[in-house]
Amino acid sequence: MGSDRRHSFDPAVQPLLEKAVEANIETGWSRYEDMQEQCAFGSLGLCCRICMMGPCRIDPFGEGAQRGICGISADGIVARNLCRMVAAGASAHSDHAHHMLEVLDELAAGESLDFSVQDAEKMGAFLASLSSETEGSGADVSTRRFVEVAREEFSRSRGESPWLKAGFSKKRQQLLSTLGLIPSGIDPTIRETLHRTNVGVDADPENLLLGSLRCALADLLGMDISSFLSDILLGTPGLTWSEANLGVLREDAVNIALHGHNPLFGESIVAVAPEFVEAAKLAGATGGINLVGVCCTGNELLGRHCIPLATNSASQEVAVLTGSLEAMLVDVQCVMPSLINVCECFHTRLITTSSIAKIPRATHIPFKAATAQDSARKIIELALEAYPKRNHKRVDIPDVKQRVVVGFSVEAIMGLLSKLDQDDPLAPLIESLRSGRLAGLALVAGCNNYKVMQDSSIVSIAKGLLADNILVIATGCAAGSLAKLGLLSPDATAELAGETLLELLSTLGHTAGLAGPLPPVWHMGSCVDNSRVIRLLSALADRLDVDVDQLPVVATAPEAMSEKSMAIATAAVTQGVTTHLGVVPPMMGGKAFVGMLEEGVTQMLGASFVIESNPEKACETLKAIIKEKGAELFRAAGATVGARSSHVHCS
Ligand code: MSK
Repeated sequence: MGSDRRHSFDPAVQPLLEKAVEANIETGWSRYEDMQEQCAFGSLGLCCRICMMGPCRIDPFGEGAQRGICGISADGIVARNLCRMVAAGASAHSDHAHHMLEVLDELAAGESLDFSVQDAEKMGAFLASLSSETEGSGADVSTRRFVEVAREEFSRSRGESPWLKAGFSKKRQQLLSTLGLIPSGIDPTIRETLHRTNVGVDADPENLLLGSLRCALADLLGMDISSFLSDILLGTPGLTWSEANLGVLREDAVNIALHGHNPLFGESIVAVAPEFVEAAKLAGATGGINLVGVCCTGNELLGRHCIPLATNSASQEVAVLTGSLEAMLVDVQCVMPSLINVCECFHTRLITTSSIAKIPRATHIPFKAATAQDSARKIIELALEAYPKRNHKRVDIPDVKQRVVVGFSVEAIMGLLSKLDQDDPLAPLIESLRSGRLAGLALVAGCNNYKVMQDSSIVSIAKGLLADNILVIATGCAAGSLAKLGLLSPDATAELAGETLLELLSTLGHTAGLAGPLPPVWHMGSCVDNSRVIRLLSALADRLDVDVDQLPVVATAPEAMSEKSMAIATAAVTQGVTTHLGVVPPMMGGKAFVGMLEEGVTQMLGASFVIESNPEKACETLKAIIKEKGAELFRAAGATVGARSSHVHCS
């Protein structure tokens, strides 16, 4: 890999990539370049590997094979592949939720753990919203009942999920119910989705598409259960200050990075770290212990504990390249196996913690809720042991960091708005939308992808939306991009927000007790917290008595990478939110199937995918959708759901 500055838009990352080249250390960028030529069949989604007669490859030019050996069409292959991506994404989010649920279950059983219920109010309010009968009273009873209710959401094999129906927009869930798309439980839905995509089962692209939509709803359910359990066990985030980018690493401290998605182990490290400050100082680290986050574990710790965010997914290896990390602790999802190679070039200990996510040569310290803090102490001791081995001449911490305001949970937003209107907290937001001072809302979500200059499309689209008075809500690694590059700082509001959005954010900043406006981008959390965004939009739709697809809202994943991001994008579309993907997914070889995604899904759901790799064009399309939906909504304010619009752009 050359030292090409175009690999990342993040000024902290670029110099360290040059260091990697000089030291002959591989990164995701160099491996991406080594991977060229990528398989054209696979890129179009025209490669089928699900049985051992193939792989089968369909000729996109119509000259060679047009069917797989079993007879499946190109559209069938593409549809089946999407179904499998959604099922894989849903399995990741729901397994994360299930892991959290096990901990709450152990608590409900009276076991002595290193965790306790932090937000009983949220748990109780949720049970009340389900009209869940609870025999007896008290926190223990609620915990047991919550565990039962959540467990049923995993296992139910008949009927429709009450959690989905109670949690999200009423009109939308009614529509989904009429379409037969609301799943029963998460596990049977994922099971059925994987079954139907076996060789010789579902060959109908339209039916497979319905399967993907249904499974995406199971994904939304898994994300929502995860978010709820994180808040119940660890506390619901509220507005708070922190910092982001690699400059949060410290030359004078023992640096430990917490990376992955499941926040439980990270929480334990946060809990016990103060015990080791003196030991760190004795070892020469006058700054003590410095914890930093990476990816979504980082997003979780940022919102709850102000732990600074070091970086996001594409640059996880770059955090190690600073030469300043004593340990990187990883849990599940988006953890690059190559981290061990970079760690071994320095003194950094790589520690895995999940029985399903091990990396050869890394140290494995399993997570158990009963002994989490003891294990956390062992990990910090390993970091302390590593500190004397740090080669200070090889430490390069970029002097790049940004202040951020984070913690925009739905509860935090509603709390803030209720200071403006106690009886009807959404009224100020609705009035801003009605008057056009707030043009709309956009969720900027998803990953980094080495196919795209890191963070560039995310920042470009967010800036374009903000300038047109569209408030940006961010999650996942996209939120990390925007944090690192200063868009979560109130200092950015005057520069980036359109005039009327600036007025609104200034009013809200004053209400929140800040000296200036709120930041132009609201950080709502990790990947699973996309469900928080759907809950906020649902509340807005219900308050206006319309369906979500009528709201001036869009979503975008400008640098999507994972199967999880396909599941999230599909879930957003099911909820009536038109969703942009800035990296072309492996589907374009199924022309009729792509047509179904355009016309069929729009007809059915009033929202669809926008596939556009040019960020400027994508931004213009998203702004046009918001403008048109806003005009339609407030022209028809008070009316019931009318004709559905048909914005679909695949290019
Ligand atoms: S970590 S799924 S790279 S957002 Fe949630 Fe980031 Fe995407 Fe992983």
